Amino acid sequence: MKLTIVEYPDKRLKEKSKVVEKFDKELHGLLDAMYQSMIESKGIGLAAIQVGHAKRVLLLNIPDDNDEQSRDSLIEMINPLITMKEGDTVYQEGCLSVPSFYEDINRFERVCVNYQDREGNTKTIEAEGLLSIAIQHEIDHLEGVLFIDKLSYSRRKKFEKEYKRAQKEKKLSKN
Ligand code: Y12
Ligand code: CO
Repeated sequence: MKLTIVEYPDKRLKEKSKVVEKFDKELHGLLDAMYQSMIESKGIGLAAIQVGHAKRVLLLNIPDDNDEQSRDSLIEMINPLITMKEGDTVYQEGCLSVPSFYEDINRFERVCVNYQDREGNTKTIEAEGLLSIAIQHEIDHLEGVLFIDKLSYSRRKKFEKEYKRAQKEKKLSKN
């Protein structure tokens, strides 16, 4: 299954994703194809809606201290639910669906999440640091929320301006 990353301003990114009920071959195929797309695109997190599937599915693959991304540290989350959130942190986020734009976003410092794995087993994870930020970013995608939706009015305007300029440049470079 070859997947294409859906990019802003595609309306699918505003959709609320649906609960997964079947932990079958089709789900496993989607998870494997998402992993391939995420790695090929140099991402560290990806939600299913970013490849056009409105399912409550996300992947996280945080690089280690040597900046290496091992498949051993891949986390597949199905139907995640944040059960605890505490503290505040700020991180300059990026998103494969909003290429070339990065902005400081406020997040909770630590979160606890209940989720299911690809077999439907219930799991719990307590996260802080980059993993906590990535979890919150990806769970927002399941609700149809992008990190740019969290920007102040003036920063959002700055984004719109930069986005329009980038589109213009893209068009000119094609001619
Ligand atoms: C912290 C903040 C946000 C997340 C969510 C996951 N975000 C990503 O995985 C973003 C990846 C990304 C990759 C890009 O490509 C390269 O760097 C080669 C990229 O660059 C361009 O679009 C040109 C932008 C974003 C997790 C943790
Ligand atoms: Co994203």
